[in-house]
Amino acid sequence: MRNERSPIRALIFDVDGTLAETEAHGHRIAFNRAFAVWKLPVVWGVREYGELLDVTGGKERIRSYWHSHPELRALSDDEIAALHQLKTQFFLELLNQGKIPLRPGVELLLRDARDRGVRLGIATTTTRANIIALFTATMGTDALNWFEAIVAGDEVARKKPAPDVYKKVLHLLGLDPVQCVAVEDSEPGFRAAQAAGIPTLVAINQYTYHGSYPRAVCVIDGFQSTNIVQGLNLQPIPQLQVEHIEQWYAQALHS
Ligand code: XBP
Ligand code: MG
Repeated sequence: MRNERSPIRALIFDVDGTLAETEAHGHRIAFNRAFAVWKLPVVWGVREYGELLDVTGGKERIRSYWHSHPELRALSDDEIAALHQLKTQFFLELLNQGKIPLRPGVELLLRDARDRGVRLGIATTTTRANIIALFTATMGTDALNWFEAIVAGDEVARKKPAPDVYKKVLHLLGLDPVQCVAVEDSEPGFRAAQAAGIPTLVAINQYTYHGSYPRAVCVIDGFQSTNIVQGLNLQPIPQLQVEHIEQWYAQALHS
């Protein structure tokens, strides 16, 4: 039942790195497989890929890498699009093989939000196909209907850290920014949500723990056995729930 006093009408989730560790277990591997099929002399290691994540969008990431490596044969925009399409195919295969689970505690948090009448949205840089495949492979396609608004990277003019995806989700939900909390994992995503005026909870991961998240609602290390990264947190929270986010939201509002 919705908590009428709660200021949070909706949670808007990022996908990659937030709902699932897709960067570590999926995208990087898929990019390298596509490079190998095209016989390109490029392999993105774990550390290097973490640095490449500063550029959001798979096509943009390829283009940016090629620009900084003039020794490589130049790729046309059509070739980049085709290479990214092949990469997406490999990523979908990894999802369908069950190789990319949701982060621990994500499903229970989503269920808690639904039980409490908190609406759900998705604002991501990746493709809609990847979102559908992620839920099909984890919670089942019905779970996609839990999200009243889903906006993917290629459906807006500018990718994160521009606020476009978040602004479109707010419009579709018919809510003001401060009636929502964005759930992100990275600096580009955090900046996108902040630029849209949305209070933002950050769940860091192996690629984003070093980021700077000033004025975040809270910075945590995950959704289960949760430790608060910025601030005192004596006892881990066994399972993150909406009420924790409400508490942090209230504290952040009055700090
Ligand atoms: C993170 C991204 C995406 C992924 C790769 O998206 O920047 O580009 O790295 O996916 P999110 P694509 O906003 O969900 O964290 O190759 O489909 O872009
Ligand atoms: Mg992300």
